[in-house]
Amino acid sequence: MNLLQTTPKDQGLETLIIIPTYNEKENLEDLLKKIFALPINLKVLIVDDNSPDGTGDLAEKLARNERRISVLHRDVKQGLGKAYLAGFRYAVEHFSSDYIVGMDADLSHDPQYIPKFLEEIETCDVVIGSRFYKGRISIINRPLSRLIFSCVAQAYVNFFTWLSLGDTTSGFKCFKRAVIEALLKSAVLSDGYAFQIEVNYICKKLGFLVREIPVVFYDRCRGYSKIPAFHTVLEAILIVWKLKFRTFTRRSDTTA
Ligand SMILES: Nc1nc2c(ncn2[C@@H]2O[C@H](COP(=O)(O)OP(=O)(O)O)[C@@H](O)[C@H]2O)c(=O)[nH]1
Ligand SMILES: [Mg+2]
Repeated sequence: MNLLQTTPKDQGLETLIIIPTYNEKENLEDLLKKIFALPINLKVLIVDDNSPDGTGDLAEKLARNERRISVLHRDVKQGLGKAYLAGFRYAVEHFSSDYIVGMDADLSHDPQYIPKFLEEIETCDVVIGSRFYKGRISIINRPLSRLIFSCVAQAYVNFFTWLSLGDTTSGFKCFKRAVIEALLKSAVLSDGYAFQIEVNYICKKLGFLVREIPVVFYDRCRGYSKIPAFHTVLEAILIVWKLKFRTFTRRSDTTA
Protein backbone atom coordinates (compact mmCIF):
# COMPACT_ATOMS: atom_id res chain seq x y z
CA MET A 1 0.00 0.00 0.00
CA ASN A 2 1.21 3.49 -0.81
CA LEU A 3 1.59 5.87 2.10
CA LEU A 4 2.13 9.28 0.53
CA GLN A 5 0.71 10.44 -2.73
CA THR A 6 3.15 13.33 -3.07
CA THR A 7 6.10 13.15 -5.45
CA PRO A 8 9.70 14.31 -5.07
CA LYS A 9 9.01 16.64 -7.98
CA ASP A 10 6.34 18.37 -5.89
CA GLN A 11 8.31 21.18 -4.45
CA GLY A 12 9.61 21.16 -0.95
CA LEU A 13 10.04 17.42 -0.72
CA GLU A 14 13.41 16.59 0.73
CA THR A 15 15.59 13.50 0.68
CA LEU A 16 18.05 12.66 3.42
CA ILE A 17 20.92 10.36 2.48
CA ILE A 18 22.38 8.45 5.41
CA ILE A 19 25.93 7.19 4.93
CA PRO A 20 27.48 5.00 7.64
CA THR A 21 31.26 5.27 7.63
CA TYR A 22 34.13 3.45 9.20
CA ASN A 23 37.57 4.19 7.72
CA GLU A 24 36.28 5.61 4.45
CA LYS A 25 38.56 8.64 4.21
CA GLU A 26 39.66 7.74 0.69
CA ASN A 27 36.10 7.44 -0.61
CA LEU A 28 33.98 10.00 1.21
CA GLU A 29 34.84 13.16 -0.69
CA ASP A 30 34.35 11.57 -4.12
CA LEU A 31 31.02 10.14 -3.05
CA LEU A 32 29.76 13.47 -1.74
CA LYS A 33 30.78 15.25 -4.95
CA LYS A 34 28.68 12.80 -6.93
CA ILE A 35 25.74 13.14 -4.54
CA PHE A 36 25.71 16.94 -4.61
CA ALA A 37 25.87 16.93 -8.40
CA LEU A 38 22.37 15.42 -8.44
CA PRO A 39 19.50 17.80 -9.27
CA ILE A 40 17.64 16.91 -6.10
CA ASN A 41 16.63 18.65 -2.90
CA LEU A 42 18.79 16.60 -0.56
CA LYS A 43 20.76 16.56 2.64
CA VAL A 44 23.40 14.11 3.83
CA LEU A 45 23.89 12.59 7.26
CA ILE A 46 27.22 10.83 7.81
CA VAL A 47 27.25 8.39 10.73
CA ASP A 48 30.84 7.78 11.72
CA ASP A 49 31.97 5.40 14.45
CA ASN A 50 35.13 7.25 15.43
CA SER A 51 37.08 5.96 12.41
CA PRO A 52 40.79 5.70 13.25
CA ASP A 53 41.71 6.97 9.77
CA GLY A 54 40.06 10.35 10.47
CA THR A 55 36.92 9.94 8.34
CA GLY A 56 34.94 11.73 11.04
CA ASP A 57 37.29 14.74 10.97
CA LEU A 58 37.14 14.86 7.19
CA ALA A 59 33.35 14.74 7.35
CA GLU A 60 33.38 17.69 9.79
CA LYS A 61 35.69 19.64 7.50
CA LEU A 62 33.43 19.02 4.52
CA ALA A 63 30.37 19.95 6.57
CA ARG A 64 31.90 23.35 7.37
CA ASN A 65 31.84 24.22 3.65
CA GLU A 66 28.58 22.52 2.74
CA ARG A 67 25.66 23.14 5.05
CA ARG A 68 23.69 20.24 3.60
CA ILE A 69 26.11 17.84 5.33
CA SER A 70 25.55 16.78 8.95
CA VAL A 71 27.75 14.42 10.90
CA LEU A 72 26.72 12.09 13.69
CA HIS A 73 29.76 10.94 15.66
CA ARG A 74 29.61 7.77 17.72
CA ASP A 75 32.28 6.82 20.20
CA VAL A 76 33.08 3.28 19.12
CA LYS A 77 32.52 0.95 16.20
CA GLN A 78 29.28 -0.87 16.91
CA GLY A 79 28.48 -2.30 13.50
CA LEU A 80 26.45 -1.24 10.51
CA GLY A 81 23.04 -2.02 11.97
CA LYS A 82 23.57 0.10 15.07
CA ALA A 83 24.99 2.92 12.93
CA TYR A 84 21.88 2.88 10.74
CA LEU A 85 19.53 2.80 13.71
CA ALA A 86 21.32 5.78 15.25
CA GLY A 87 21.12 7.53 11.88
CA PHE A 88 17.40 6.76 11.52
CA ARG A 89 16.69 8.08 15.01
CA TYR A 90 18.73 11.22 14.40
CA ALA A 91 16.98 11.71 11.06
CA VAL A 92 13.51 11.55 12.58
CA GLU A 93 14.46 13.86 15.44
CA HIS A 94 16.43 16.48 13.50
CA PHE A 95 15.22 16.46 9.90
CA SER A 96 11.86 16.86 8.26
CA SER A 97 12.93 14.89 5.18
CA ASP A 98 10.22 12.98 3.35
CA TYR A 99 12.50 10.28 1.96
CA ILE A 100 15.47 8.57 3.50
CA VAL A 101 18.12 6.82 1.44
CA GLY A 102 20.72 4.47 2.94
CA MET A 103 23.92 3.82 1.04
CA ASP A 104 27.51 2.66 1.55
CA ALA A 105 30.40 5.13 1.52
CA ASP A 106 32.77 2.99 -0.55
CA LEU A 107 31.39 4.01 -3.99
CA SER A 108 29.79 0.58 -4.42
CA HIS A 109 26.44 2.32 -4.65
CA ASP A 110 26.30 4.77 -7.53
CA PRO A 111 24.42 7.97 -6.56
CA GLN A 112 23.18 8.23 -10.14
CA TYR A 113 20.46 5.75 -9.20
CA ILE A 114 18.99 8.03 -6.54
CA PRO A 115 16.63 9.90 -8.91
CA LYS A 116 15.32 6.53 -10.05
CA PHE A 117 14.73 5.51 -6.42
CA LEU A 118 12.75 8.71 -5.88
CA GLU A 119 10.68 8.15 -8.98
CA GLU A 120 9.86 4.61 -7.90
CA ILE A 121 9.01 5.47 -4.30
CA GLU A 122 6.10 7.58 -5.47
CA THR A 123 4.15 4.35 -5.82
CA CYS A 124 5.51 2.23 -2.97
CA ASP A 125 7.04 2.58 0.51
CA VAL A 126 10.51 1.04 0.23
CA VAL A 127 12.76 0.76 -2.82
CA ILE A 128 15.69 -1.65 -2.83
CA GLY A 129 18.61 -1.29 -5.24
CA SER A 130 18.88 -4.88 -6.39
CA ARG A 131 22.06 -6.59 -7.56
CA PHE A 132 20.04 -9.65 -8.52
CA TYR A 133 17.10 -8.12 -10.36
CA LYS A 134 14.95 -10.74 -12.09
CA GLY A 135 17.76 -13.27 -11.83
CA ARG A 136 20.40 -11.09 -13.48
CA ILE A 137 23.56 -10.61 -11.45
CA SER A 138 24.99 -7.08 -11.74
CA ILE A 139 28.05 -7.07 -9.52
CA ILE A 140 31.37 -5.78 -10.82
CA ASN A 141 34.78 -6.69 -9.45
CA ARG A 142 33.66 -8.98 -6.64
CA PRO A 143 35.82 -12.06 -5.96
CA LEU A 144 34.10 -15.23 -7.21
CA SER A 145 33.95 -16.78 -3.72
CA ARG A 146 32.03 -13.76 -2.39
CA LEU A 147 29.76 -13.72 -5.42
CA ILE A 148 28.85 -17.36 -4.91
CA PHE A 149 28.26 -16.71 -1.25
CA SER A 150 25.92 -13.81 -2.09
CA CYS A 151 23.91 -15.96 -4.50
CA VAL A 152 23.57 -18.81 -1.99
CA ALA A 153 22.58 -16.32 0.71
CA GLN A 154 19.77 -14.93 -1.47
CA ALA A 155 18.38 -18.40 -2.13
CA TYR A 156 18.63 -19.38 1.54
CA VAL A 157 16.93 -16.25 2.84
CA ASN A 158 14.14 -16.32 0.27
CA PHE A 159 13.47 -19.99 0.80
CA PHE A 160 13.02 -19.68 4.55
CA THR A 161 11.49 -16.22 4.89
CA TRP A 162 9.35 -16.05 1.72
CA LEU A 163 10.57 -12.52 1.26
CA SER A 164 10.47 -13.01 -2.52
CA LEU A 165 13.18 -10.44 -3.13
CA GLY A 166 15.99 -10.67 -5.65
CA ASP A 167 18.37 -8.95 -3.25
CA THR A 168 17.65 -9.47 0.43
CA THR A 169 20.93 -8.01 1.71
CA SER A 170 21.33 -4.85 -0.37
CA GLY A 171 22.27 -1.76 1.63
CA PHE A 172 21.18 0.65 -1.11
CA LYS A 173 17.64 1.56 -0.19
CA CYS A 174 15.09 4.34 -0.12
CA PHE A 175 12.35 4.61 2.49
CA LYS A 176 9.40 6.84 3.04
CA ARG A 177 9.73 8.64 6.34
CA ALA A 178 6.77 6.76 7.84
CA VAL A 179 8.61 3.48 7.26
CA ILE A 180 11.61 4.70 9.22
CA GLU A 181 9.31 5.82 12.04
CA ALA A 182 7.69 2.39 12.09
CA LEU A 183 11.07 0.63 12.03
CA LEU A 184 12.17 2.65 15.05
CA LYS A 185 9.13 1.39 16.92
CA SER A 186 9.97 -2.22 16.02
CA ALA A 187 12.95 -3.86 17.65
CA VAL A 188 15.56 -4.17 14.91
CA LEU A 189 18.29 -6.15 16.59
CA SER A 190 20.78 -7.46 14.09
CA ASP A 191 23.83 -6.17 12.30
CA GLY A 192 25.61 -6.46 8.95
CA TYR A 193 23.74 -8.41 6.28
CA ALA A 194 21.27 -9.69 8.87
CA PHE A 195 20.26 -6.07 9.52
CA GLN A 196 19.18 -5.66 5.91
CA ILE A 197 17.27 -8.96 5.96
CA GLU A 198 15.55 -8.02 9.21
CA VAL A 199 14.57 -4.56 7.94
CA ASN A 200 13.09 -6.05 4.76
CA TYR A 201 11.23 -8.66 6.72
CA ILE A 202 9.77 -6.16 9.19
CA CYS A 203 8.75 -3.78 6.40
CA LYS A 204 6.85 -6.55 4.66
CA LYS A 205 5.29 -7.81 7.88
CA LEU A 206 4.11 -4.31 8.73
CA GLY A 207 2.37 -4.14 5.38
CA PHE A 208 4.67 -1.72 3.57
CA LEU A 209 5.03 -2.09 -0.16
CA VAL A 210 8.63 -3.03 -0.97
CA ARG A 211 9.87 -2.86 -4.55
CA GLU A 212 13.22 -3.47 -6.25
CA ILE A 213 14.99 -1.61 -9.02
CA PRO A 214 18.07 -2.96 -10.79
CA VAL A 215 21.41 -1.38 -9.89
CA VAL A 216 24.97 -2.22 -10.84
CA PHE A 217 27.08 -2.78 -7.72
CA TYR A 218 30.81 -2.05 -7.91
CA ASP A 219 32.95 -3.75 -5.31
CA ARG A 220 35.11 -1.22 -3.51
CA CYS A 221 38.39 -0.12 -5.13
CA ARG A 222 39.77 1.71 -2.08
CA GLY A 223 39.85 0.63 1.55
CA TYR A 224 38.72 -2.71 2.91
CA SER A 225 35.47 -4.45 3.90
CA LYS A 226 34.50 -3.68 7.52
CA ILE A 227 31.91 -6.37 7.94
CA PRO A 228 33.64 -9.25 9.75
CA ALA A 229 32.89 -12.36 7.72
CA PHE A 230 32.28 -15.20 10.16
CA HIS A 231 30.17 -13.34 12.69
CA THR A 232 28.19 -11.70 9.90
CA VAL A 233 27.44 -14.91 8.08
CA LEU A 234 26.39 -16.67 11.26
CA GLU A 235 24.09 -13.82 12.20
CA ALA A 236 22.52 -13.83 8.74
CA ILE A 237 21.88 -17.58 8.99
CA LEU A 238 20.30 -17.25 12.42
CA ILE A 239 18.20 -14.15 11.78
CA VAL A 240 16.01 -16.09 9.38
CA TRP A 241 14.97 -18.40 12.23
CA LYS A 242 14.69 -15.67 14.84
CA LEU A 243 12.33 -13.73 12.61
CA LYS A 244 10.05 -16.75 12.26
CA PHE A 245 9.37 -16.67 15.99
CA ARG A 246 8.77 -12.93 16.25
CA THR A 247 5.34 -11.38 16.24
CA PHE A 248 4.72 -8.12 14.45
CA THR A 249 2.00 -5.52 14.82
CA ARG A 250 0.65 -4.62 11.43
CA ARG A 251 1.25 -1.11 10.18
CA SER A 252 -2.39 -0.07 10.27
CA ASP A 253 -2.24 -0.64 14.03
CA THR A 254 1.03 1.25 14.59
CA THR A 255 0.66 4.40 12.52
CA ALA A 256 -1.91 7.10 12.86
N1 LIG B 1 29.37 3.81 11.21
C1 LIG B 1 29.73 2.57 10.84
N2 LIG B 1 29.81 2.27 9.53
C2 LIG B 1 30.18 1.01 9.19
C3 LIG B 1 30.47 -0.01 10.14
N3 LIG B 1 30.80 -1.14 9.48
C4 LIG B 1 30.72 -0.84 8.16
N4 LIG B 1 30.36 0.45 7.98
C5 LIG B 1 30.12 1.17 6.72
O1 LIG B 1 29.09 0.46 6.08
C6 LIG B 1 29.29 0.47 4.66
C7 LIG B 1 29.37 -0.99 4.17
O2 LIG B 1 30.52 -1.60 4.73
P1 LIG B 1 31.54 -2.43 3.84
O3 LIG B 1 32.77 -2.62 4.66
O4 LIG B 1 31.75 -1.78 2.51
O5 LIG B 1 30.77 -3.80 3.70
P2 LIG B 1 30.75 -4.79 2.44
O6 LIG B 1 30.38 -3.94 1.24
O7 LIG B 1 29.73 -5.82 2.77
O8 LIG B 1 32.13 -5.34 2.34
C8 LIG B 1 30.54 1.28 4.44
O9 LIG B 1 30.18 2.61 4.17
C9 LIG B 1 31.29 1.16 5.76
O10 LIG B 1 32.17 2.22 6.00
C10 LIG B 1 30.37 0.35 11.52
O11 LIG B 1 30.60 -0.45 12.42
N5 LIG B 1 29.99 1.63 11.81
MG1 LIG C 1 31.37 -2.31 0.57
